[in-house]
Amino acid sequence: MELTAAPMLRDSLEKQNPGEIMAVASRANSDYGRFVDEVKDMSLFPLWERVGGLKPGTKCLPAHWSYESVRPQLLLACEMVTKKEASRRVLCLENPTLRGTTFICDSLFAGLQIIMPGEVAPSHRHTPSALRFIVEGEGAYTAVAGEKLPMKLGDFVVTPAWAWHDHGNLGTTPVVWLDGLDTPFARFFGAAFYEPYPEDTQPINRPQGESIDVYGTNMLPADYQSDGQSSPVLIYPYERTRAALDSMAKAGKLHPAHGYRLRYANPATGKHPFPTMAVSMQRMPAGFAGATYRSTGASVFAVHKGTGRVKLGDAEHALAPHDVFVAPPWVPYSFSAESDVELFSYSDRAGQEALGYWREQVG
Ligand code: GTQ
Repeated sequence: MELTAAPMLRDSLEKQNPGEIMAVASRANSDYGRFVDEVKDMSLFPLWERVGGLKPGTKCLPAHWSYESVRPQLLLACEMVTKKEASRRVLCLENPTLRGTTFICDSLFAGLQIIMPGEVAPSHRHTPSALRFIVEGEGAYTAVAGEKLPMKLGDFVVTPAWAWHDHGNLGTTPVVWLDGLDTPFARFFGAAFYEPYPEDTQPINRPQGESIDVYGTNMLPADYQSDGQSSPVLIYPYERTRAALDSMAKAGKLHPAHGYRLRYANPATGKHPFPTMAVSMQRMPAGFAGATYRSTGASVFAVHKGTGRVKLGDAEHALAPHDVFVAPPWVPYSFSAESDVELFSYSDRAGQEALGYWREQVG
């Protein structure tokens, strides 16, 4: 019988099964065509006509931002808008393949935030979880859930979902940090709530250092019950991370793709610091040439120290301190280090593991 399937259907079937038009197409006659049109008008779609079957990866492409090119724009932003106008003076790292979303990949947000001396970013809370990674400057703090957290270079700060948070710069230089949020998760589920605090700053009602001193020294308050969500440790200081990496390097446990790599843990569960995001710091010694790696997790990387290169999908980028890049799901990447390189990263691995989706491939 003459094929009467619409050209689009034939094309898509050809793509799905090159060189072979499936039996369904040969059954396609005018009755079939009328049937498809009729059910489509009833908001019914025949599953057997769906194309692009189940396979890992997304349409989102890798992207890289050099800090050298972004930094002047952050400083310009300080002239363009006051903190009051902007609330958060953030340049979102918006993936060119996701224009209009503000997102760096389908599951994550990344932004570089700059705060000038004397400025305050007013308190608010939202259902997305947030992290900060301090990139430049001294003297800023963030207040999270009643605790004031002074931040130093390389520190990683946790802002759990729905926790009040405000920032301030008490120093004399601009301070820049990377904001990482799981906003696309909240949007996906239609659960993105936001609330401003009635004043600029929230009351500080916990002693400075409480979250790390009480929860971050391999002990927990005897009656503490974790809700299994975000870490009770709100700041992971770089000096401790560096010491841990030093010891790991002495022990010589070098991963073929990642070098020496530690993940930040929620001490109450042993799992990730957020329900959605896994967070890591890795060190690759000078001369390291890493194996190719890919996983279903989308990862955002920020260079903390050193210079090297990353092969990221079809492109290759030089890496310098504070550059940011994103490896979308299932895109292969590999690193090489000219000097000792340290890379901070966060990914959607926690969420994927919780849902049973996460997979990886080394080499
Ligand atoms: O500092 O609270 O980059 O709420 C995006 C959303 C930063 C923040 C961002 C936020 C913040």
